[in-house]
Formats: sequence, structure tokens, C-alpha cells
Amino acid sequence: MRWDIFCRVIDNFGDVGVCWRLSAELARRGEQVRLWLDDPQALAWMAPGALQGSVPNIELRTWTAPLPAGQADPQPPADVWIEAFGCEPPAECIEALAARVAGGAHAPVWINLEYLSAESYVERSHRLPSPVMSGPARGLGKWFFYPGFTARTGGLLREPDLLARQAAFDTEAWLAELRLPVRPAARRVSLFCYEPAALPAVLRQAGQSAVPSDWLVTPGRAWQAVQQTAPPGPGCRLHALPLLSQRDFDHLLWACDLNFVRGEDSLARALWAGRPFVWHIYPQHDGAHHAKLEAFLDWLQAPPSLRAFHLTWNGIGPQAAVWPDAGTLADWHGCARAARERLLAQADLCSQLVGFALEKR
Ligand code: TRH
Repeated sequence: MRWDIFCRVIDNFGDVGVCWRLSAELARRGEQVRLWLDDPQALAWMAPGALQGSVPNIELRTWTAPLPAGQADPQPPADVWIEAFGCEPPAECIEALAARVAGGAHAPVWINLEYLSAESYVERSHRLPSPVMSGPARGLGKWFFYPGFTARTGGLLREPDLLARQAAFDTEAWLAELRLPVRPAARRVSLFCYEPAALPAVLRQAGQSAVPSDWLVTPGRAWQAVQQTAPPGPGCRLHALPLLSQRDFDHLLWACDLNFVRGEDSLARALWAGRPFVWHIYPQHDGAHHAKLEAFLDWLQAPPSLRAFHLTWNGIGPQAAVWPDAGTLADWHGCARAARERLLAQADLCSQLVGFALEKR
């Protein structure tokens, strides 16, 4: 099938990250993808070759407003439209679609691919129709499609060779390639976060811990956040990472003993890594992320220490952060491995999307 995927970058890297991963997975299966992006810059480091158009079966389209004449109705027309995170496709594309349908053509299967959440509304709303009530596409229908963590949701993106790649991964060789002076006996920690309130306390405790730690800190907000804390004690060393490709970002998560991740896509990747992780959820002004975090921790069956750490890391509740000792980290590891097993038993997002599009076409 031919897929038009529409992606507007709100902020950060998650919008592009999810849409690229989905596009790449569809393309790998032989589907034809046109990916419409209003800001494709991050692809330069996230997906080498993408901006040069050298990824088979993926055509990048720059989504400008307004769209230049002649770009609104690309040929051949798509079988499936995906609006990522509820972004409306460009008005010109919607008008062109309405004109085509008025002329007797079939409308594409129009899917609103929603945000990832473990909340109960996801199972209720997944695969529900959403009629278009106004504008030129009035009378056409969209479908809600929710990624998620249970069999009654759309699942998570997962490449078929993920397990084989993980099994063949050589941590030492990868670290040597990165030329980071990490210490063999130190706990390796990756840090990808916004500005967690508990960061200074956590770094302080890590610095005083009997077990030294090497922190591999991602560029941008995470690196700026550590720069704003007092230098941690001698046991804790901070290393600045370059921006990695998505493939290498996975390697980072596989190479560490504890991963701090954020947003949406890196959370999914931390789950696939099967290593202990802490999630910095994307904060919403109305506090809606609190319920979202609790729902996720429930699904995760997080032990009390991991639940408490998450709440503190996300600035929820009065409790102080407690840097995990070896036993606690082992508990977190067991929890992460069990979650990964549950997820592996479920169908992945891309397979489910393809099946859904074929069913509704
Ligand atoms: O960047 P994010 O905070 O994105 C967020 C969330 O998706 C949030 O839900 C959304 O509302 C908001 O964007 C607009 O975190 P996320 O989702 O983990 O995306 C990061 C992407 O960047 C992911 O695909 C991994 C990738 N990445 C790399 O490929 N290399 C790197 O070096 C780093 C640091 C990230």
C-alpha cells in the first residue's frame, strides 16, 4: 500500500522519532511511504541518509504552510493517511482529497495515530471511528488508533530483527567506538531527560555511593540540566554524548545498567532494552501526566522502590530520591525483564496498522 504520514513537530524529538521509526518499519516491509514533515532537521542525526532520500520506499516531503501549488495531491494517491498525534493534514491536501472523493474516488483509510498511554481510555477508544463533522472532508471518516501496552491496544513499534540484534550486540566494542573513558567497575547510567527536580539530589547520592557511576549524558536539555547542578562527588563522572542515530540510541540503552528516558519513543526503546529504567514523562500544564504516569507504573507492576523513584524524579509527592543499591537495581531489572516478556507476546504496532488498513480499505 501507499501511505501518507503527516507529522508536525511540536517540540523535542518524539514526533519525528516516532514517525521516522514507523516509516522505516513500513518501508522495510515493502510499503511505500511519503513522510510529510514540517521540520525534518532532526533526521540529519537520527536517521543518516534520510534527508538525502537514500532510504528505499520512503519519500520525504517538506510540509510548508501554505503548500506550494501542485503538491497537495501527490500521485499516485495514498491508500492510507496517518495523522500523527492528531495533527490535521495540510488543508490543501484535505481539499484535494475531498475533490477526488466527490469525483468518485475512494478515500484513504484515514488514521489518527494517538499518543502512547497505559490509561484505561486507550483500550476503550482504540479502533473507534471518528467522523469528520466539518470542513471540505465533512462526511468522511477517520479512525482512532492507540499504541499501548496491552493486547487490546495497537502495541508498540518493534522491528522483527530486534532480538537478534540485541543478542549479537557487543557492548565493549560499541563503547570503545564511542571513545568514552568509562570505568569497567562503574555502574553505567544513560541520561535522557527534561529538567527533573530530583536530578541534583540523585547526582549527589550517586557521587557519594560506594559503587562509582559513569553517566552518559545526551546533548541538549539533559546536558544543560546536569551543568546546572553542583559537581557531583568523586564516584560520579559525567560524560557528554554526541547526538546518536536511533540505531545507536538503542545501543546506548543496551550498554547501560540504568537508563533514564523521557517522552514516548525512548520509553518504548527502554522497555525493549529490558534494562532497569526510569521514565521522565512529558509534563503537561494541567497535571494530566500524573494519572498517565500512575497508569504506566501500574501496568509495569513497578516495585515500591521504583514507583517511589519515579514519583520523585517527576516532581510528584514529597518523598526524597533514594539512589538504588545493587539489590534494588536487581529488583528493577526483574521488573523490566518481565515487562518486556509481556510486550513480546503482543503484536507490534506496525503489523497492527497494516492489518487495520487492509481490513478497512
Ligand atoms: O524528545 P522527546 O521528549 O519527545 C517528546 C515526546 O514524544 C512527547 O510525548 C511529545 O509530546 C513531545 O516530544 C512533543 O522524547 P522521545 O519521545 O523519547 O523522543 C526522542 C527521540 O530521539 C527518540 O526517537 C530517540 C531519539 N534520539 C536519538 O535517536 N538519538 C539521540 O542521541 C537522542 C538523545 C534521542
